[in-house]
Amino acid sequence: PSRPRPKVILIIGGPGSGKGTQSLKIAERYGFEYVSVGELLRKKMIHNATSNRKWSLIARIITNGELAPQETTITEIKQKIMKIPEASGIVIDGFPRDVGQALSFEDQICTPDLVVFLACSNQRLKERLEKRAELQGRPDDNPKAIDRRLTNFKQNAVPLVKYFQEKGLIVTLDADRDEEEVFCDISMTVDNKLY
Ligand code: UP5
Ligand code: MG
Repeated sequence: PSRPRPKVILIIGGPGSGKGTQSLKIAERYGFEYVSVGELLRKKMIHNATSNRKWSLIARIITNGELAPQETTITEIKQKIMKIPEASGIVIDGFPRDVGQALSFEDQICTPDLVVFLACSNQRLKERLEKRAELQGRPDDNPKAIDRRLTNFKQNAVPLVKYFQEKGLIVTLDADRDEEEVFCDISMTVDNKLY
């Protein structure tokens, strides 16, 4: 008998909402593979920005806090997923960013089994990113790019969440709380919806 396809969870939310933090916890708890789309793009841009025109342009886009081209992003995700040997599940951090990407993912990859939206106040998002900016050196954790990321998120979030709501795939959680409280809700959701 053929193996069932891995369960696919998408984690969406504003910049600093805890997508990375919570995705890693899910991966650990459920033995899922972890795919960070932002990380994929950042790695690729660092490797290729000096030698390749397309990637030097993308590096500029990401460093400014704007979205990379949709087709490039989908291609990177596809390549990454194809390299995963076998997994009971895959948790994808930070994708999709808008309805166009959601449609394209469904069209080219699969319909997700669950989408988790980490809802967080603007104030909290800002605080967390500013704090992280002091500790780490992510190229897009500068004040201007943080502003762009927040603005882009606000523009795209409502239609994106609505899109997944209409399909009955999304669960919205209050991500203003402690890491552990948020994860408690996430694991209850995963247990309920996927097992
Ligand atoms: N923290 C986390 N949870 C906390 C909690 N509950 N209480 C207190 N503190 C908490 O967390 C951020 C910080 O807050 C950390 O210091 C953490 O310890 C603390 P994190 O888990 O990193 O949040 P996350 O939502 O992952 O924040 P991130 O900054 O990574 O979000 P972005 O959406 O900005 O970043 P991402 O890497 O997903 O995308 C970056 C860029 O890539 C985009 O701007 C875009 O240019 C590009 N991109 C695309 O173009 N297309 C895509 O599909 C995806 C990315
Ligand atoms: Mg992240």
